[in-house]
Parts: sequence; structure tokens; C-alpha cells
Amino acid sequence: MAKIKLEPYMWDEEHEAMPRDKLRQLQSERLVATVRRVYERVPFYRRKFDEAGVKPDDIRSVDDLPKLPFTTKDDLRENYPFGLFAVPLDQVVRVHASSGTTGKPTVVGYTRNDIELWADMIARVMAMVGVRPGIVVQNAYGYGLFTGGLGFHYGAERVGALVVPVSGGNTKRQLMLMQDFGSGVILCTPSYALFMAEAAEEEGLDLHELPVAAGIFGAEPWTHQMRQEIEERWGIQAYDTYGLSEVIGPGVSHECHAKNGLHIFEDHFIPEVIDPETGEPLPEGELGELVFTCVTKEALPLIRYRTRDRTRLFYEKCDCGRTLVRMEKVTGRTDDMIIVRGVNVFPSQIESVLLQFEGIEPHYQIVVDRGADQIDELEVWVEIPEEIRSQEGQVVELERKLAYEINSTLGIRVNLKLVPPKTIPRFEGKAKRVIDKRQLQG
Ligand code: DLL
Repeated sequence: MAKIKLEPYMWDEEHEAMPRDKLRQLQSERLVATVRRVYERVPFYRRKFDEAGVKPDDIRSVDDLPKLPFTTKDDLRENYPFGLFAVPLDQVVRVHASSGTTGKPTVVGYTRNDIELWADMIARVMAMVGVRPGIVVQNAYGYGLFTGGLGFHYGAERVGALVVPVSGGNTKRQLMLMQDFGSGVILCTPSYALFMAEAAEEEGLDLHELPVAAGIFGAEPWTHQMRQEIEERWGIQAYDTYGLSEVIGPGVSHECHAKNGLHIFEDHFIPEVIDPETGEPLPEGELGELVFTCVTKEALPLIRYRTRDRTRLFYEKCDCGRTLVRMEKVTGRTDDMIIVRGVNVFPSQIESVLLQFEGIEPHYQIVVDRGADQIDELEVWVEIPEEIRSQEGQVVELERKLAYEINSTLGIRVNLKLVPPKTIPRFEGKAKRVIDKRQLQG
């Protein structure tokens, strides 16, 4: 069976390729209306704005955004479950939730119009990949409280695709359906895509011979090297897709075929990048924390929501014709950074080193612990394929080189542990790369 042919297009050219001055005007109008609405309807925002000494009349355009206070995940937690909703519950038709690392989940709500908006955002994503009626879309994001499954589901239906709502997990069945249904596009986390490739190889199934031609991968950080690895093993185009429950779910930004940053659907979600320490907005191109203001959502229009994701923004026009701002691939969160002996470490740094080594797969886990002497120790567990393990000399040499690269990339010394294939857990959803035993000890 030959790969299917996908031709990317624009779902909503009027907004996706709008001249920037017109777009700014639209954003400003929507922002002014949203600020007024949340001030009137959400006691939390009225209090916050009053405390910050800002009145809705002070906000006339997007230039006034920095006058507004931030919203954080803690604010959502403190108003659990529905306290930040801007409409009465009889207008809310759905909730989703993201599981926190501790305690209660973060709950988000949607009106009927919000669900429509969401489907439109995902329709843009589908068009960017070239999904049309007749194309089978296998949705292996988890269905349920997680926004991935249902979020993609309705948007894929909106463009008229044939959606297979298989949800995450049961890898054998995923592979069977992919062959039997002739799936053209696969949706899942990048770590699960890699796991599926591994399972296919084990079963003697060559993914290159299946119709599947593209993957829409997101919900967790992944490097460009990991993209290359997935593209090679599947013989597909791998696109990065980004979103978060608090803003809407998936459908906040997505890569076009130029694969040079993710276009943010900023007619609905206005982005800023700030210095995470001072909260000051940063100029174009500087790395900082991504912040969103939702200017069209009804149930949960968050103002200056701090995502904790690290990225930078680029405003110049893209080869694809879209004028929408692009964000650089998110390779880390301000809170998945681990500080070991005073040095900042991001899991993605380790991933990018591993993928420079021929034959090494990005299955890794980081364990941080505090030794008896109260000094932090960083262990990096990496799987080594049988072919290499069976040759004594090669293992020693590889260990030396890997340790050298990881130590020099991170700037600290780590304890490298080479382990047999399949000893590190695989994930059907978001991968958990870091085990911080220091936190577990309290
Ligand atoms: O993960 C929504 C989603 C589903 C996006 C499916 C893409 C595909 P949450 O569970 O609320 O929502 O987690 C949001 O996941 O703040 C990022 O830290 C991370 N994340 C999401 N997409 C990407 C990506 C969904 N493409 C959090 N690259 C966000 C890096 C991502 N990190």
C-alpha cells in the first residue's frame, strides 16, 4: 500500500493570513470586550483588577495588556472547581481537567460556542496537515477528562475526515486498525509514536509500507532530533501541535509544512513572552515564559495566563502565507527544570544528546536523589540495544562518550546507567522523564 498524499491548505484564510494591522485591531476589540466581561462576571477578576488599580476603561488595545495582572495555575486551584467560570453553569456543556502532580486537578469548562470554537481551531490544524474528507484519522490521544482525545475528535470531524476514536493504549490493536482501516494520519504523543514504531518493528510490520503519511504529535516536549527519528522510523511527516487545557486544549498553535515554528491562533489567544522572574514582557525573539489571554472564550476567558512553557515569538510572515505569529518549539517548562547542585537541567537537553548517537533511542529517565552527604545526585538511565550490549568493548566506549557529552551539555557530572532494552517504562500518553526523590522525601 502506498503512502496517501496530503496537500496542506488553509481552513480560515481570512483570519490565518490577515494583515497584521487588521489582526491587531481585531485582537484589541476582542480584548476590550473580554476585560469588561470578566470584570463584571468573575468576582476573582474584579478583585484582582481592583487590587492592581486597573479598571476596564484603562484597557483600550493590546498595548495595554501589561497593565493587567497575571492568572496562574494556583488561581485555578484556589477557585476549584468552577470558581473562575464567567457564565452560569446552565450554559456550560462540558468540562475537562488536567491532572496535577499534587492534589486536585485543574478544571476547565466550555459553553456550546466554546466547543464550536475549539472544533474550528482543530480544523485549522487538520488543514495545515492536509486532512480532507476521505482521509482516515486515527486518534490515539486519550479520550476522557484529558483534552487531547475529544478536542481533536470534533475538529477532525469538522473538516470531514473519517475519525477513528481509538484513544490511547493497546498498541497491538492500534497497529491492526492502522493497517485494516488504512489510516492516513496518526494523532498521539511523540513518545507513544516512538513506542508504536518499536512495537511495529517487533511484529515485523513495516510502517513505511502503510498509507499513514503524517502524525500530529504534541502534549509533551520533544526535540527536533526526536522528530527526525519518528519521521525516519514511520516514513511520515511529523508535525508539532501545542495547547493546554486552561487556554482551550490542543488547537492553540500548530506547525505548518514549513516546520519553522508553530503558528499561534492569536485572533483568539493573544500570546506574550515574559521574563519569568520579573514578569516584564520580553521583545520579539527572546526566550521566556509564554502567557496567553483568551479573548473569545465564554466559559473560561483567562487573562494573562502563565503557562510556564518556555519559548520565543517570531512575527515575520511565513512561507506558508500565514501572518499568524510563530512560537518556537517548546522544549521545556519553567517547572520541569530540575536544579541539581545549583545547575539548571532540562530533560530535553538529555534527549538531544542521546539522539546524536547512532542506534540509541530516546528512552531515558532521570532520577534525582539526595545522597547521605545531602548532596544532590543526578542519575540518567539510558537503554542500550542488544547489538551494542553484546560487545564488551563497545559498551565501555559508548558509556565513556555518552557520559562525556551529557556532562558537558548539562555542565554537571551525572551518574550514567546503561540498562537493557525495554527496562524503562513506556507511556501511552505523556511521558514521565523525571523522578525527583528529593520531593518524595519532602
Ligand atoms: O496537553 C493539550 C494537548 C493535547 C496538546 C494533545 C497537544 C496535543 P494539558 O494536559 O493541559 O493539555 O497540558 C498542557 O503540555 O503547558 C505544555 O507544557 C505541554 N505541551 C502541550 N503540547 C506541547 C508541545 C494538553 N507540542 C501542557 N510541545 C503545556 C511541548 C507541550 N509541550
